[in-house]
Amino acid sequence: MKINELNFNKNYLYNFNMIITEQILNEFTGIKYVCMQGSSDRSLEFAIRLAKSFLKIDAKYFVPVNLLPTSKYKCYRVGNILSISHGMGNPSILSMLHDLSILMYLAGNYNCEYIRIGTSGGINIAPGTVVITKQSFMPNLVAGYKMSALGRDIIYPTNMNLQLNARIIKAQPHDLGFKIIEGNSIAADDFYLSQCRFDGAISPSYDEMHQKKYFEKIKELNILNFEMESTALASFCSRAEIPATMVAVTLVNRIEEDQIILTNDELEKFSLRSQEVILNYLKNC
Ligand code: R2B
Ligand code: URA
Repeated sequence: MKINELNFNKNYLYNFNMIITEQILNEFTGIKYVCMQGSSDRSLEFAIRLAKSFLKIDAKYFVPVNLLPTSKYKCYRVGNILSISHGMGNPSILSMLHDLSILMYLAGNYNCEYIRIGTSGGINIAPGTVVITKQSFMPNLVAGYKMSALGRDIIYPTNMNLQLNARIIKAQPHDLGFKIIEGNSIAADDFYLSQCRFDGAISPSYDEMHQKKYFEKIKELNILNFEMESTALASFCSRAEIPATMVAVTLVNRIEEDQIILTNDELEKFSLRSQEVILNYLKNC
């Protein structure tokens, strides 16, 4: 982990609303794996699954304790694993990643792995497939993440850690019951227009012909899914030298439709698949 040691605030993390004390650092010492999900409910559910698997704790008698004194993000610890929420979109995950990484550094956790466990819209693959990302693209199909500061735009590399990907894939049992494939992802600016949907609240400035051509280019780049956080995650972690990746189940095949038409049960079943892949990995570590 490579951190801006000279300048970061060692006493207070604004986005976590956290005053850093010895006691706080003790709570976070010894973390090796950080699992991130958009929703705070999902982070809590995952912490319960982790406790069931690793600590053999009956979920009926166990409520994980949220370690962050803010309403922005929630974070739970099970052994050497953190389950933390990152909110929706690149700006939300990026702000969280700064505070989290300072905290990991101050707590002496220099060798953490960061894994985003998510959902996504698939491109030319069956809903329910789990995608593990190699490289993340902006919606303009440039591989990288554009940060604008001081009137300058800089595009940073967005490669995920391929050794981590290989370890995650190797840890899966043969009878997983669903497909897991490695490919590229697009991190869009929203769920609707930036993912070239037609069913948002305002009219798009493109038509079906544009969408078709765009999907053709996407296929040539081996881009398998749309989501909203992977460029920030990949660029931050590459720059901070933190091994990171994203595992995201697809909820729709965007070549066929815009709307997610799964029943609640199907949605729940599919969403749990990304968590299952990472549970398998963590059990193997
Ligand atoms: C996937 O799902 C969310 C949008 O519904 C977003 O956070 C993402 O990346
Ligand atoms: N998340 C997204 O960002 N897009 C989808 O289509 C589904 C989930």
